Amino acid sequence: MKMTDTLFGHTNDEPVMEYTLVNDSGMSVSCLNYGCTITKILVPDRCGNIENVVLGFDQFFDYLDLSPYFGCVVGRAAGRIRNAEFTLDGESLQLTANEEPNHLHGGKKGFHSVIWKSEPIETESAVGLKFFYRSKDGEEGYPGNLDTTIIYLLNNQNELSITYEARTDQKTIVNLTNHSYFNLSGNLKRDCSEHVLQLDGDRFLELDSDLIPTGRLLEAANTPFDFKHGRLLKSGMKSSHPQNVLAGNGYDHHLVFSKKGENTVVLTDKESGRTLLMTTDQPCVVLYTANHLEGLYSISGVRARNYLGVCLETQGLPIDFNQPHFPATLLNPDEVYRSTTTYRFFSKTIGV
Ligand code: FUC
Repeated sequence: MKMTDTLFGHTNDEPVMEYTLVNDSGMSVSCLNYGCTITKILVPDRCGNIENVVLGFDQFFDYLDLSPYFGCVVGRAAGRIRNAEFTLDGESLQLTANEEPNHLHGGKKGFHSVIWKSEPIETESAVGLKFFYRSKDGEEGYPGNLDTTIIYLLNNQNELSITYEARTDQKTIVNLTNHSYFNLSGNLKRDCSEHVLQLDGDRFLELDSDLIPTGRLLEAANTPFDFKHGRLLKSGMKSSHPQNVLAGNGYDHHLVFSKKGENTVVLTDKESGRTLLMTTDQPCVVLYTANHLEGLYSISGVRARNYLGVCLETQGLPIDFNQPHFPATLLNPDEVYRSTTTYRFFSKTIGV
């Protein structure tokens, strides 16, 4: 296993580095110190063809100008916060309204668009990177200095793990995720409508027309939101269920896992034979089928179009709806926020 690095660009005079982690089993992961952005994940298909399974740009300036959060870490709080405000201990706090009038994915200069300090990691069984960023008190409106560490590790089982850790000096909210758009066909040969998703979740959060959860948990049974036995993503893209239509004909929803603790999500592309087995300690995953990706730009030579990728954003429940049986997205000074999601790639279909 090894790691290489190369200069990828500059932002505000700071060098943007691209690091590539390579294991002994034919897999590699490339990422930037800008937003901890994963630019490429190369894995074999059933015939051994090694191809890219995430959406990313070849040039750094495209990340600055065009990126719909490709591959990056999202924080301090993933998702939308209504009217960019929330109340903490009776005090009303105003965040940046970067999607007027709401706050989206940590604000204008969220964790996705800052340079992180980086350090290589090499162990017996893995190669990786440790990223660090101090978000200052008041940044994008959030209270407290927040020290965040994110660790990417790649092992020889074709498994990438992402561990998030954060500490604060004042009560604040933290809800971190990774925003990779997966496409298991390899090098964007097809869109994701034929990908099959399987996970154990009975309920999902209803969205309003601003794509903000209303707080109502809806039953998934007998709807396109029931993934228990595996479901083609296109069933939600083509569905007339009002929640699929409102999301832009597809999914942009928090799917809540049925059980507490560790949960798995399986994404399969039968044609290439590739499977992604994702394991997480988070209580839900936002499934976003890139319903609004269409644009006048290209992604590694392929014109941006809807459904070209699928995001599986593991995270806590949104701030308004913390419930006693889910871990809170609130963080106190005497606590550590810690969470891990792993992504294991197979070149065969498993179990669905
Ligand atoms: C996802 C979605 C949003 C948005 C963004 C780029 O997380 O929830 O609707 O379009 O990513």
